[in-house]
Amino acid sequence: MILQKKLLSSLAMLSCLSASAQAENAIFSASPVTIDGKGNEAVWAKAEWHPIDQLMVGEKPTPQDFSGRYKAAWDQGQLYLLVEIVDDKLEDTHPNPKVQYWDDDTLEIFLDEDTSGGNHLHSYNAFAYHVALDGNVADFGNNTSEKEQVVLLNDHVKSVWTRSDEAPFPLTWEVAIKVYPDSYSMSKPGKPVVLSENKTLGFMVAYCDNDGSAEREHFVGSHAIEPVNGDMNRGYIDASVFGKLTLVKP
Ligand SMILES: [Ca+2]
Ligand SMILES: [Ca+2]
Ligand SMILES: [Ca+2]
Ligand SMILES: [Ca+2]
Repeated sequence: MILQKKLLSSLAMLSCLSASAQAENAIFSASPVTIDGKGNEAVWAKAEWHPIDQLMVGEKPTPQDFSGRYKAAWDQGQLYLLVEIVDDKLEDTHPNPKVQYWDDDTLEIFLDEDTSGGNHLHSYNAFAYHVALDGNVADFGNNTSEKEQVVLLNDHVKSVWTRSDEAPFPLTWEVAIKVYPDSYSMSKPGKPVVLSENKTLGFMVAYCDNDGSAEREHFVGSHAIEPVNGDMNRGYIDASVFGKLTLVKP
């Protein structure tokens, strides 16, 4: 009986991991996407929803507490996301965008331009853009000193959200991201890459949900992460845990 249970739980885990390993697609947009928190562009009608339902930190939230899903699109200049978030209480108690930003309600977008994987904690090998409710975009840069390690990358990610006035009052978060290669630095930013069909990006999206606690109450992502010593909060350190997003033309 115990063996059977173990087998069933490993099978469930395998199917969960294989689902997350599937490459997802971003759909090409032939016309401009206006970042206004409204998904009324033609490309959003074509793109499919993907769930944000993989717990990385904290207890599993109820659907009213947090639930989320996203669509992805692209053109030559940018990657676009339409993210729908249900969160019962919006929280932004750290006004300084460089302080404990992960303990406020935050949309986190993980991006690895060349799908290299590997450590990116103090490098630009990959980005972990923390998009705050006020639109600030924070990540660790390549300075390892605790005082200097957080950088604002507001020119990489443009975002606007709107909120429905009908229960469960979902936010629609529309985001445009310039995709920078690993040669990026604050002093020599260079240019974002020109995106093209069939390019694959290392990618994951997640939400930090806090509803009034000292620390975020849960952190839920789009891709299952195999725990290391019980820890699934690996995305901000290791780009190898990201999923893959392929840029396609319909
Ligand atoms: Ca729009
Ligand atoms: Ca919540
Ligand atoms: Ca990389
Ligand atoms: Ca919240």
